[in-house]
Amino acid sequence: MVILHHYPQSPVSEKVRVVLGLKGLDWRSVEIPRLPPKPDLMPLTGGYRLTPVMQVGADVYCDSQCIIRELERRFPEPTLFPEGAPGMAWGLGRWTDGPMFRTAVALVFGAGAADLPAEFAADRGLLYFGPEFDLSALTRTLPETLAQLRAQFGWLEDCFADGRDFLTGARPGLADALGYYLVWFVRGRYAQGPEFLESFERLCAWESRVKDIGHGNMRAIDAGEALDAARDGEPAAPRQADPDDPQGLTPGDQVEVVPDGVDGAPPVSGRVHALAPQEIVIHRSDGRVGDVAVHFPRVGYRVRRV
Ligand SMILES: N[C@@H](CCC(=O)N[C@@H](CS)C(=O)NCC(=O)O)C(=O)O
Repeated sequence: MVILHHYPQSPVSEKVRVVLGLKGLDWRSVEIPRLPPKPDLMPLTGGYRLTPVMQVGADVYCDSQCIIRELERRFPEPTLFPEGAPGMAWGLGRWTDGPMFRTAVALVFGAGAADLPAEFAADRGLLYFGPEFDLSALTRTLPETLAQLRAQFGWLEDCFADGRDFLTGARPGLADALGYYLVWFVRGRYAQGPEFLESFERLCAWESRVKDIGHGNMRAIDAGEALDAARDGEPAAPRQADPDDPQGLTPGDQVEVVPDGVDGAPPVSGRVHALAPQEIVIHRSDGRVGDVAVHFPRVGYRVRRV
């Protein structure tokens, strides 16, 4: 059973929820805190604190990229890549989840500065903008931020000029989830979001088509149930070497894995369990859940032998 650890307001989780909807899956939901500490998540991830995290028994998937790849592997139909060329959608994600997401956060924070709880602003400021984070600068530069975002939403709007229903064609896929969650975020969390988006007529029509896909069938469970599922399961990921690994990593190596460019993110320690060009799996043991396999994408994560 797929368990997603997330919270309703999380935009990156909304992207994964749309993917769960696209695949029509039954899944379990554990609501995690929006700020650390996250005491019921740490036994699973070993320190990874970003949202969302997916769990299937004693296999734990960190980062939406890794989660979505695993969902496609386990549930290939309907595919997230209806027009083929999956690499194009993964590459698109490096734009939507990187610079475009940060610009959307700059807009939401800059416009909503007065209402942001100080603790939340300090935490997210460091995560997304680094130690130089300055909330008042985001408010001052709001017009420039809007200009950046308007041009980028324009790229998405242009995709529909030929009358297509979804970003890559007639059927929805990963590209749609990647674009949709940013529209969802700006509409829901920027006070002038609805007016700002109004000028993108085709984008708004597409937004309601994606919204109609829904989130699949979700049932809420408590964190204890998820931790029990990890404790009662065994990691299913097979041990796997990669003789061509560019870092010369081999199963059994003690490593630390850390998201690249995210200030204040603690490293996750464990022994390499499996290696592949797109994924690294590390093995950890924890008093509450026993042995777990923690999966990370390679793109966007640094792995260091210790
Ligand atoms: N690269 C990560 C980024 C995830 C991310 O930044 N998520 C936000 C929430 S939307 C987050 O973790 N915020 C801090 C937190 O939830 O503690 C992914 O794709 O999953």
